[in-house]
Amino acid sequence: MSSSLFLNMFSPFFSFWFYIYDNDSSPLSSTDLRVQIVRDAAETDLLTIDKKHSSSWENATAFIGNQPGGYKLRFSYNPSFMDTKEVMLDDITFENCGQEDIPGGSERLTCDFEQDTCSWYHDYSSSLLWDRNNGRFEDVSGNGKTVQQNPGVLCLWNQFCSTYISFSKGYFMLVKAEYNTDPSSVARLMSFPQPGGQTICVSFFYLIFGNSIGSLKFITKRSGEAETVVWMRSGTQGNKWRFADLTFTSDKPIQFVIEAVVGGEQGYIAIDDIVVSGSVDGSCPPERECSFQGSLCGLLPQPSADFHWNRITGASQPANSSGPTADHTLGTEQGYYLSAELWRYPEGSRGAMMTAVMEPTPSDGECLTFWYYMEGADVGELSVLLQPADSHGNASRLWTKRGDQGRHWRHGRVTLFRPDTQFQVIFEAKAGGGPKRDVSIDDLIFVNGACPPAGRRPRQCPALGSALVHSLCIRASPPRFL
Ligand SMILES: [Ca+2]
Ligand SMILES: [Ca+2]
Repeated sequence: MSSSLFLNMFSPFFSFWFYIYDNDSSPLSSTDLRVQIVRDAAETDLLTIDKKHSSSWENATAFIGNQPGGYKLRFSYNPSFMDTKEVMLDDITFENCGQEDIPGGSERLTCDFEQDTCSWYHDYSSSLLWDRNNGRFEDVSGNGKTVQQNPGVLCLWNQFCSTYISFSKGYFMLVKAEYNTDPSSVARLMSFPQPGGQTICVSFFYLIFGNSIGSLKFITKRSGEAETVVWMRSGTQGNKWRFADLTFTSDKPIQFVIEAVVGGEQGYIAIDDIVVSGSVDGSCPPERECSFQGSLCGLLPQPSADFHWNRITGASQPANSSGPTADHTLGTEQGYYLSAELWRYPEGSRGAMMTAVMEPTPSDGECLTFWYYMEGADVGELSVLLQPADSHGNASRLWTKRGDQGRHWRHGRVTLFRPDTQFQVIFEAKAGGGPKRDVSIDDLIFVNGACPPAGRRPRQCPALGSALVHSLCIRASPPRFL
């Protein structure tokens, strides 16, 4: 049965036995026995058996995948007019399908996609599938043959290969947006639940490019909880590979989902070189971008402060806070940001978070960009300080805002210049006397070089693996932040 081609040794699947009896010899009366997976309102075909008559009981298997949130299976058969068939089912069994089932080998999530998808598996209930691709493309001129272009070159949008990009990554996972693709289509690549009680470090390369392209999401699903979007990029990010790294801590088993939303009619979303590893000492390689979706990115309470900040969502803001109801990364109530929670503390008290010790900056410095939210009269004060490792706790104040900054996220940036010594960056909030107050930050990014003056044109990034964000180049390695 062709559906068994989907199976690999890690796949959650189900199996059943069937018998189709027909004493009508008419050649027109073959039967479609269908199996569908039903999730919420969505129905997807898993298996169709086109069979006239069984000579004995037959076995069928189909891939299901570990489905967060559960699912139903529907077996159906439409008898034709005056049909005399009987369809019988027996011994329906499920393997590796429960949320707690973690099959052997499922930790093989570090993947360059050169041979296979490792232990990442497709969500067959979603509307699209990721394609493991090495630059081949389907000739759209109508003859249907697959054309091999130069290895590592992906042709886009037309059969003449007039628009192409060199990937130099061998095989990668790809979702293409085309004129005939439903923009709401979603492709999901999933992991099995990884054991809880550990810190898991995840990094990957991604590429999102096109005039009308959707978004790429990294989603987690903790056992017994709803899915959480931890990381997301929407719209074109330029014609180059970019790098993301994320940190996860979870007491419960945690499952990862990489979701591409097509979003438009032209462009593509690709991922490659996923690295997933358990942390030995509880910390992951430094993150150069911190959205606070999965963790504090290694920020620590400053010991001498009166209080420390917390990672919260807009949904948890109390009435006496003037903090944002949506974070900056996702713009939703479910998005996380770092809040000083000033409403909890008396006027004048001071809360501070600091990075781990950072290596000296390049000779031309480094630029820290961030988003901050301060709304309300006498809300308080936000400062960014730099504390050299040899300064015995003396920090220099680089940036300060005081009082009402309006009802929206604002962009801040500050040049860090410390080429000779290690240092730490401190985010400090002082509580004001206003009746409703808070200070919040989100989306920290550390990049090479001094911050450019306001209004300067974006420059080109020289190296493959560096990324242009907020007009600045982010280096892919070595890591710097935290
Ligand atoms: Ca690859
Ligand atoms: Ca965020």
